[in-house]
Amino acid sequence: MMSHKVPIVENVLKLNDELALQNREVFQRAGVFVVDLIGSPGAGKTSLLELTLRELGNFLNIGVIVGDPATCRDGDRLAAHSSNIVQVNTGTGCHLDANQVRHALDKLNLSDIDLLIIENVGNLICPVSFNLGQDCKVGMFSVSEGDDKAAKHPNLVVSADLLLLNKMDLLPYIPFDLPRFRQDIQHLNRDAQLLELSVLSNQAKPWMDWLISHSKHDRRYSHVSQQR
Ligand SMILES: Nc1nc2c(ncn2[C@@H]2O[C@H](COP(=O)(O)OP(=O)(O)OP(=O)(O)O)[C@@H](O)[C@H]2O)c(=O)[nH]1
Ligand SMILES: [Mg+2]
Ligand SMILES: [Zn+2]
Repeated sequence: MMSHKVPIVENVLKLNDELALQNREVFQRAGVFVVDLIGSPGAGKTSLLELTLRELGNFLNIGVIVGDPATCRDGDRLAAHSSNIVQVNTGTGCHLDANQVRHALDKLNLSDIDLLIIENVGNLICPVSFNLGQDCKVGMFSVSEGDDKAAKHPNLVVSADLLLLNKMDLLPYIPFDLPRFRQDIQHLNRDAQLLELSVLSNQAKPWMDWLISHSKHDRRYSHVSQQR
């Protein structure tokens, strides 16, 4: 009995990887730079994307696919700033998979989009294992979650191309050992880049700069922008 379990899980991830590869080809053909944003429930993912659409929406065409178990609340918040928003409801599912992203793409016109951000379901564990066809994975923590979350979720820290720590405005009010948090990240991933933000106070410039430089350095994006 036990020996059946591992092959089944492997097959699920293998199928996901095949679909992720197809998504990747679609993104490359369209010249879209794609970020998979992963963080706990309430870390501030949608807030960051609202600010991003407000700050960068005038010179980057940004689309968002947002995953939540239920409701269109995040989708509605984001739709106030962009028409290229798709909400995915995962029901009992605790992460987005490549097939859900593939279906969401049917509702977006990728030729109108330079940068696609996928807000994953609030969860620090399984979104890390599911490739969606993205260029970069970004892991988001926040001060109110406690300073041990990076150490407890090493897979995210190791897999992420960029890490964010949000709600820096709460540091004076909440016990949070910032040097220890930084040190935990250093130990897990020496090359990790950590950006400390407060979306509530509009303190997110390093993130905006990262997005701009990565979108523009993307070979296909520069090709698209030259055509304009
Ligand atoms: N103090 C403080 N609160 C923030 C900050 N950023 C977001 N929040 C608040 O945190 C709460 C959750 O923010 P969301 O943006 O909905 O978080 P999320 O990560 O999208 O949550 P899920 O989609 O449910 O996983 C909201 O009440 C925000 O106003 C911040 O920088 N500082
Ligand atoms: Mg959200
Ligand atoms: Zn899951």
